[in-house]
Amino acid sequence: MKQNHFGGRSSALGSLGLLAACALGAASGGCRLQLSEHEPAGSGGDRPVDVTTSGDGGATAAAGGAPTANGGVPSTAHGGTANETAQAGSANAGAGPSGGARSTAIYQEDCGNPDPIPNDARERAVDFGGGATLCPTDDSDHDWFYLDTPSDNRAHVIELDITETDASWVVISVTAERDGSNLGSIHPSQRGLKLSAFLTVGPGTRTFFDVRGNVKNSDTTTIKLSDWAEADEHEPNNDRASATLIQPASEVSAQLILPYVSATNQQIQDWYKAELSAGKHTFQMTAVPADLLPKIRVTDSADVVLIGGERGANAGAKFSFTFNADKAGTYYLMVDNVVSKDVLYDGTKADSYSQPYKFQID
Ligand SMILES: [Ca+2]
Ligand SMILES: [Ca+2]
Ligand SMILES: [Ca+2]
Repeated sequence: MKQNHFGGRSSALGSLGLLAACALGAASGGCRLQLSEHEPAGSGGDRPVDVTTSGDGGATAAAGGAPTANGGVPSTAHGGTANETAQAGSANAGAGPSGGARSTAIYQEDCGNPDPIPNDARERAVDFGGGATLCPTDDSDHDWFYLDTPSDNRAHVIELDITETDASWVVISVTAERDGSNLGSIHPSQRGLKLSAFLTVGPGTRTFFDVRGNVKNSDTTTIKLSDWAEADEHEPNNDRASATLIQPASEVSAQLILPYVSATNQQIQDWYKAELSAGKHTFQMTAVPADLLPKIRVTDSADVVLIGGERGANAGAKFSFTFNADKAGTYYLMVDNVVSKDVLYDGTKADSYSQPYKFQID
C-alpha cells in the first residue's frame, strides 16, 4: 500500500517537474530533460547515476572509496544516528520504497550551459522532480528547488542520493517554507563523493533545497530525489485528542517518523486509545527498528498516569510490562522516542524509515 501511494503521488510530481522545467527552459533558451526510471541495478544508462535507492550508498562509498580516487572517509557521512548497528544494513536490503515504478523528470544542466532556467533564488525555485544534474560553477551560483508533500496526514522521508564528480563539490541548504526555518545542510566533505542524505517532513509541506558550489566547479553533480510516506494507517495520531482506537489482543503495526513542519510543529508521537476491562493487562513491544528507542506512557480517561515511561534496554530492543486498570474504560497509550530524532542527516538510511514498530495489549 505504501508503494501504491508513493507511486501515484510521485508520478504527479514528476509531471509537474517536467512541465515547470520545460516551460522555464523554453523561455530562457532551452533545457534538456530526460526521464529516469529508477529501476534497481541502475537502468539509468549514460551517466554515473547508479546510486543505490536503498539508501546505503553513502556508507558504502565512504567505506570503500570506490567511486573516486579520493578514497577518504567523509566525516559527514557518519553523522547519522542510524549507522551505529550492523543490522541496519540487512534491514535496508530491498526495502527502498523508491526502488520500483517511480518515473520522474530529472532536470539537467551542464557546465557549458550552467543556468538554463533562472532558479537562482528561493522565489524562483522549481519543482525538484526526480532530481537534477547540476553544474554550480562556484559558491555564488545557486540553484533552488522545492519538494511538496501531499496532505495525507503522514510523515514523509525525503532521500537525496548525491554523486559528485572529481571536479564538483556542492553544498545543499534545506529550509521549511512554513517558517523559513533551517533543517540543516548537506555538505560532502570533499569533491567526488557519493553519499545519501535523509530528511523527514510533515504532510502538506514545501521544503526548499538551495544547491550551490562549495568551490569553483568544472563538472557536474547528480542528485537523485525520492520520497515516501510513513507506513502508518493509524495517522493522524500525534496528540491525545487524535488518539487512534485500537483493539486489545490485536497486533498494531506503525512507524514513528518525525513530521517536521516548522520549528514549533514537529510532533513525532503516536497516540492510541483502547477500551480495557478492569484488572491486569500486558503491553508487549514485539518489533522495534534498530534506531528506535521507544518509550510508552499509559494514562486513563482522566489523564491519570499509570505508566510514566516504560522503555527497552537499548535501541531496537523489544520489551514488555504490565499495568493494572482500576476499572473498565478508555485508556491511552503514547509512543515516543527516548532520544530526539534528527530531521536531516547523511549516511545510512535509518531502519525506522522502512521498518515498523509493533505492539499488542492483552
Ligand atoms: Ca545552475
Ligand atoms: Ca506514526
Ligand atoms: Ca504520529
